Parts: sequence; structure tokens; C-alpha cells
Amino acid sequence: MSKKFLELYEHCKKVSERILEACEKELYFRVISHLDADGIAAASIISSLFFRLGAHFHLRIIQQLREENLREIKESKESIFIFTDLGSGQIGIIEKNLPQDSVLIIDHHPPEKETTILQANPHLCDIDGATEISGSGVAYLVAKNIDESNMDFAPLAVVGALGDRQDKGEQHRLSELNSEIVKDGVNKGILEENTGIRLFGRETRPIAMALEYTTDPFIPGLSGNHGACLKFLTENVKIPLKNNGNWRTISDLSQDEKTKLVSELIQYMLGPGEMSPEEAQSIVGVIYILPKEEKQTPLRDAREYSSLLNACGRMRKPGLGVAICLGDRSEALEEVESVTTDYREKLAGYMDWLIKPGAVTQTEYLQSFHGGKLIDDRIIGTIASIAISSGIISQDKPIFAFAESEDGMVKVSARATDYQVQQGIDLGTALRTAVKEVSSEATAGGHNIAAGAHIPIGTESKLLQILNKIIKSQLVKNSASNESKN
Ligand SMILES: [Mn+2]
Repeated sequence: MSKKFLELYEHCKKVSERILEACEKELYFRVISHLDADGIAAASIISSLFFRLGAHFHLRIIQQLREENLREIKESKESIFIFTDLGSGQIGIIEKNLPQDSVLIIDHHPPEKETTILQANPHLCDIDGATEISGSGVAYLVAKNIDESNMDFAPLAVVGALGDRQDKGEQHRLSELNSEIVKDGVNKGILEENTGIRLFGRETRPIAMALEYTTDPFIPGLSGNHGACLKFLTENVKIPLKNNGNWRTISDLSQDEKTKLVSELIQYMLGPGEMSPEEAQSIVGVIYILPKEEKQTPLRDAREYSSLLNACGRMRKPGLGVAICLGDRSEALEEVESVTTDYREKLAGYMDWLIKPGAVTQTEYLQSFHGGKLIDDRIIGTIASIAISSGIISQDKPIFAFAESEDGMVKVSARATDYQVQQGIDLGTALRTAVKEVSSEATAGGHNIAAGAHIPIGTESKLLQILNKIIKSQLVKNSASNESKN
């Protein structure tokens, strides 16, 4: 095991020791986690851990950590505050509002600054938190450290990592520390790693539904559109969709039929779907299966599981996602399916809006769109991700997406491609620097490839002007340092 991994394990061990100490003293835990699939998975791992330890706790899931969240909780005496999948990027406001020795941070976002607060964070050990391990992965390591029996949380950590799109290895495989977590799950018989067609519900759903339900990759024109999927399968792929009156699933197809489906899909994705070659190829790749989940449920495929958690968060039902992670398989599962359907349709509608001419504005070094009040500020980041990763907007420049939030501010979501990051673009740094020039009320955080900010309404164009300059200088600096190396 490499030195940096051991170092992170050491940090996780310290966090787990502090948790056990607090349990002994019967302190109350307040867990604050992030709204996305990784945040919900991380919160669920920690919550399950507390159930097992018999600890008293309260869980809150939020979109972004702001000072008012901390002011609300700081009155709670004799508590331990645990931040999962957030916190490291907001150390300043945490230090200001909470006693430092009662805070634990389990996160994988770049730390805002140095602190004496105890953190388990890959960035502090020279591990890339964007691709090597997720927030739920770090939470898993903490739980595993407390007791090896907690290794049954491994599938949840995988679901979280996939939710954060950390499957950047060959054929969309999880790599580095994530692959160690996969190994734990495989060894326990609660996770399988296969290669195949990456459509949701390969074993269980009628083919048209599998295609319709797949949102990772999101296929413009097909994802979320049942009629279009049926038409595509009957007119382009031309394979029988029924056998003896029963709908066939993808696993029912012969090898020839599968090949035909894949090649037609790739043609569609490159043609009418206007997707990038890499994204089109990604329709075949590594699949993570949870073999203990019932076959007909959306929880068997880890990517589908994560898309479902994400939908819960974005549709303002994070508690439902946590219930699923904690093992609720009754009405919760039915409810989650209807939430996911609504979410998928919402996404498809937003994508239709985005491909209309004039929706995206170009400047020299970046592109942007403004969802105003039309696009929910909880979903704007997902729209930006899908838009750039699917290639339905240009992949030459990073995208900055705006949406008005209920608090009278504007949420900014920035996304880049892997290639742009290799070229020197760092969106987290760019946004953190830019917001300072825009307004003292503005906040920002995030990774090189994905970052976000909150700014006052009316400062959008000023922000874009500043960002345009920063992105330019990041690219220039990178090419200059490459030249000096050559
Ligand atoms: Mn995360």
C-alpha cells in the first residue's frame, strides 16, 4: 500500500477514535451532509454506523453549507458536529461559528485553508479527491476503521463515487482508492464488477425502458423520452422487442443483437445526439452490480442507484434517499421510482431548452447559459455536467451555468472536461478568485473539473468577464510551463 494511502488511513483512524470517544461520553452527534448522491451515501454510511454504535444523532442534508446553517446549530450544547462530503471548502465559516475541537470533517473537496480542525480528506495526503476517492469513500474508511464488519457499506461508497463521476479509469472503471473499496465489496460477495452495455436495468426492464431510463450517459433525444426510444429501437435497431408476448430485456438479446444495438446507439449518439466519440463509446464499459438487491429493483446497478439518490436530493427528498440507503425497501422504493421518473422528465425538458439556438453564450475562453428561475438551482449543476460531458454543447471551453435560487442569490455551476483540466484549467481556483472581486457576499468552492459559487443577482456578467481573464491566464501559464519543460 502506498504511503499516501496509509496517511489517509491514519487520518480516518483519528476521526474514528474521536467518534468512539464521543460515544463513550454519550455526546450527541449532528451530521451535516451534501445533497447529491455522494453526500446522501456518505450521510447514510455515518448514520448506519451511529445506529450500530447506539449513538444519538441528528442528520441534516443541505445543498451548500452557509453561515446561517451553522448559526442554527451552534446553540446545541455538548454536540459533536460531523460534516460529510462538505466542510473542507468552508473551514473559515466553520471555525468562526463552532468550537474547533467538537468538529470532524469527512470530505474530499479541496480544503479552503489550513486548520486545526480534524479532517479526513484525500487532498491533505496528496490524493486526488476528484477521481481517487469520494466523500462516501472516506466515510467508508472511517466506518471500516471502527469495525471491519462495516465493510458491508462498500457498495454505498461505490454508489457515491459513481454519483460524483469518479469512474475515470479505462472503460469507466473506478481506480486508485475507489478500486480498493470495490475489492472489499467483491471479497464480501456484495459487489460485482462486469463489463457490458451501460444501460439501466439490463436484466430487468423492457429494452425501450432501459434506454429511456439511462441518464449516465445521458443520451439527448432518448433519455427520458419513451416514444423516441421505441421508435429508435423499431426503426434503427430493428430487433424484436417481445418474445412470446413478453418484453425482452437486454440480457435476453443474442450477441449479434447486442452488437447491433451498440453500433446503432453509437451511430445515433455521434449523429443526431451530437455527442463526443468518447461519450458514445462509453455506452459499453464497466458495470457495478449489487447482487444482494432484488433483480427487478433499480438498486442492483450501482450507477442507477446513484442516479436515484441524486434524483431524491434534487427533487427535495433527500430523506427518501437516506431511507433507501438504510435499507427501507417498502413504499420508499415505489416512491423513489416516481421521484426518479419526474426528475428524468425534468432533465429531458431542460436539455430541450438548452439545445435551442441562443441558449448558450460564448466568450473567448468560456461559455455560459442562464437558467433564470426556469431551471431549479439544485439541478443546474447536473444540467451543466450533462451538457458538457455529452457534448451537446461545445467541449472546447468550460461551461458556467447560472440559476436563481430562492434566497435571492444566483447559483453558479462550472464544469470542464478532463482535457481542459490537462490544459491547465482549474475551475475551483478560478471561481474562488473571481468571486472575491465580485462581491463580499459571494462564496465559491470545488474541484478543478467541477466547481460552484453563490453570487448576488446582477453580478453574473462581471463574474464572467473576470473568469474569462482567469481561464486565459491559467491556459497561458500551463503552456508556458510545458514549453520550459521541453
Ligand atoms: Mn462528493
